[in-house]
Parts: sequence; C-alpha cells; structure tokens
Amino acid sequence: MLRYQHLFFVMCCLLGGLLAELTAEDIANPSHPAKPNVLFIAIDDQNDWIGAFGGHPLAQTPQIDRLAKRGTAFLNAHCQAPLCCPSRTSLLLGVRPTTTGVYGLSPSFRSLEHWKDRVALPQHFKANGYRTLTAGKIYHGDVGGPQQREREFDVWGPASTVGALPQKKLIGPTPMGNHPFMDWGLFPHKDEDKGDFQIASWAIDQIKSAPKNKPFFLATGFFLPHVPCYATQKWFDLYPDDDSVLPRVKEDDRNDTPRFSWYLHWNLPEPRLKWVIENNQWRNLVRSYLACTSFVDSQIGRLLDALDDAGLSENTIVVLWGDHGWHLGEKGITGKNSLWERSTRVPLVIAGPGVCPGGRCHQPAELLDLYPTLIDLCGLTRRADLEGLSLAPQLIDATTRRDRPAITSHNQGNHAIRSERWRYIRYADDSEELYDMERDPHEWENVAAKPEHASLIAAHRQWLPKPDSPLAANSAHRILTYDKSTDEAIWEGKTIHRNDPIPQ
Ligand SMILES: [Ca+2]
Ligand SMILES: [Ca+2]
Repeated sequence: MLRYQHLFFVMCCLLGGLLAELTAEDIANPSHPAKPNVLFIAIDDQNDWIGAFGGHPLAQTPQIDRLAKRGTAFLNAHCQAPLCCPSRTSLLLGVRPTTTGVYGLSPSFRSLEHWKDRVALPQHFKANGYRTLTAGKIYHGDVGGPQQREREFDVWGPASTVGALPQKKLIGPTPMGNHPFMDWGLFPHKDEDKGDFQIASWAIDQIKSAPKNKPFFLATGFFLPHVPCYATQKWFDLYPDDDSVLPRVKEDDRNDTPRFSWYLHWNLPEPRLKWVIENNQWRNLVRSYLACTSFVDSQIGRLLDALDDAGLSENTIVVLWGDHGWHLGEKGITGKNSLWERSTRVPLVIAGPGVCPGGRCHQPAELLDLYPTLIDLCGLTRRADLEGLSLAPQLIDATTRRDRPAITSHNQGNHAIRSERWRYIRYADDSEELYDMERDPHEWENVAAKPEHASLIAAHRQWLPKPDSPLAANSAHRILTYDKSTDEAIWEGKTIHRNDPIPQ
C-alpha cells in the first residue's frame, strides 16, 4: 500500500510540474514563455548554519526555511573546492577543479587558453533564449573587461560591496598580516546601506520590470556572511550573548588528523581558534556570523516576496547555494580551506516548477550538478562536456539513490570523498582520514587506521578524481604543491619542512 501511495505522490509531483510549466496562457498565447524563469542565489562563505540544514541549533533563517518548504533541500550537498574562485569556476563551467587546475584565488578561468571560450552556465541560458542578469558576486573577481562582461551576462547590476563600514577595524590586529577583512561585530549603521541590501533592491526592480515575452536567468550573489561580518543590533538580538551560541569543539581534535591537514591552511589571515579565544573574540565572531546569516536571509525573503508580488513564483525556479562552508572554531581554525564537513557542506535548495515541495535529500550532491540539473529543469540544449549529474531524479523523489559521492579538492592531490555515511580524506602525501558521519557527525574520531575499514577505504578511493591536474598557469593565493619524491611541500611559494612548527 505504501508503495502505491508513494507512486501516486511522485506522479502528482510530475503532473504538477508539467502543469506549472505549461499554463492555459501559454496555450492561448504562444509568445508567452513556456520556459520557467530562474532566480539563482549565491551566498558567499555560507556554511550549513541554516535552520533547515541543522548545522547550528540556534540559526534563524525563516526565509530560506520557507524556500526549503516549497522545494527540495539537499542536506548532503558539497562544494568542489573549499574556496571562492575554484568552487565558482567549477559550478559555472560544470567541471571539477581537478580538471581545470584552478585551485587558488587566481587565475580567472577566462584568462586560460583552454577555458576562455568555454560556455559557462549563464551563457548557456542566453544561448537558449533567456535574458540573463547579474548583481553581486557570481563569478570570482573580474571576468575581463566590458566586452567579456557582455559575453557572460546581458545585464549587469551593482557589484559586491560590504557597504557601510566602521571608521576603523572593530577588533584588534589579527595575526598573519592584520588583513582588513578579518573583522566582525556590531556598529551603528542602517541595513539599507549594506551592499547586499542594495543588490537585493536591484534584483527586485529587475523582477518587477521583467519583459513578459522572454524568460529570465537572474543571478544574485550575496557577499555576507563573508568577513568582515558587520551587522546591526536587530540581527545580533536574535542570538544570546552567552556561550550557548558557540559550536561544539574537541580540544585535542587535531591530535589524530595528519600533519598534512595543516598544510592546506598553513599560513592564512583567518585566525586560529587559539587566537580567537585568547582575544575574547570567539563569541563575538560566532554571533556576528550568525547575525549576518540572518540578515542575508531577510534579503532572500525580499526576493521571494518580489516573485510572489509579480505573480512569478509559479513559473520561476529558485536555486539557492553557498560556495563553500566556514569554520568558526571547529578543528582549531576559523575560515575555509579544509576538507572537513564544516568547510565542504553547503546549503543547496531548489524550488519551483517540476520540483516536489518539502523534499529532503540525504544523497550526496555536488554544486557541480547544478549545470546539468538546470538544463533538465528548463529544457535547455543538453551538453556532453559536463562532469556533474542532474539532480532531476531527486527533485521528483528525494529518496532516489545516487551511487556517486560528493568530491571536494583543495590543490592537487588532496581530496575528500563524502558518501551517504562516510567522509574519506586523502592528502597528497598519502595520509588519510575516515569519519563515520552517522556516529560521529563532528568528525572527532579519525578511524582510517582501523583494519576493519580497509575495504570501505578502498571503495571510497575508487572515487578519487581523475584527472588530478596540476596548477593552472598563473595560479596564486592559497596554493600548495607537494613533491612526493622529495617530501617537499610548498605553501604560497615557501617550503614547509617536516619539523616546522605549525603557525598559530
Ligand atoms: Ca566564498
Ligand atoms: Ca580528532
């Protein structure tokens, strides 16, 4: 009986999706767009501290939760690289960092001979009759001058900015260079003066004035909760000013992680947990990050309201994703650049025509999958050069199995393989980690050395990406290379010796 009920539910969803795509107006008026619009929302450095994703018990994100109720939330979704540029390059081109060799903050893929003319996701929408628009951070950095901008999107709105800034840094000088972005906290300003507010306002204007005879692909990239995490009192008030906001950490957690795990974030402006605690900044950082997350959530709510007000919600696919996670003390660090869950797990929600409401998918999913998924949902021309897998089956029935795990890479030779239950990490020097994510969701106990896990590790190893390309030309910033024959690791141009103390 249950099976029939399930089948009936799936058929209703399929029929509902088809009906949503083709309305009476389409039949009466062939010029009315039968293709759905797409609202494509990126959030920079947003980890899984989102209500619907359960990464933090106190996170307040009612608008993303509202979107998740309308669509499918991918609860085991992961970035392909724990850093902006390589993660976004992978998503936009539909290929892995291990294929492009783009692992650092530079180069821009458009500067590379092999990728300069490759059709990126927004260009594929344009080629299929869409009007394409963008504001904020979608690509990482400049795409290469006005001519190239026009090739990427039809219409460009405001770029990403922090907006209102305090007169000077709110926290004391941070280690490893006192980077101006390493700052957070509360200072008096107006939400309306924040860059993300202005980006949302621009996107709302585009939704209101969208031509009726052409579907749109509107990409909106929010900057927060990327550092500097500034927010107004209203957003801080959502979170208790006590230690109940702190994430759970294990003091000696790095005792069983390989030394090579430190090489991936050897020397960075993001402070270690030790510094954050010693400078009485841990609670402030956590509250600031959560406050910024809730603020961005409210801006997403403004976009969803605009779609409702314009009568476009029924015919618009909304995709929400974060480009990678962020540590706030877990494993002794803040920031990204790790192959653990807090760095690789991202919020991913897809809602709209053809998507079953309320879906909760626990199968592994990758940001890389968005390109083929959107091709399926919008009926675009198929492409044979994409490395992701369409999530369309999971959007109809979230329990549909996927054999392929999610794979995250950070520089050549360092990879995490996340299956439904396990996380396997292999570093360039062959050191390994294995975590049972069901029994040990915080990844506190590395069980890679246990003999009973040998076959499990072998099964995960089969998914290590091929090719595993070396660095693309002009790679820079957060770059690590390793020569196994000499055991020499080079971080940002400087050799790391086996006995060097770990920078703190
Ligand atoms: Ca980012
Ligand atoms: Ca540990």
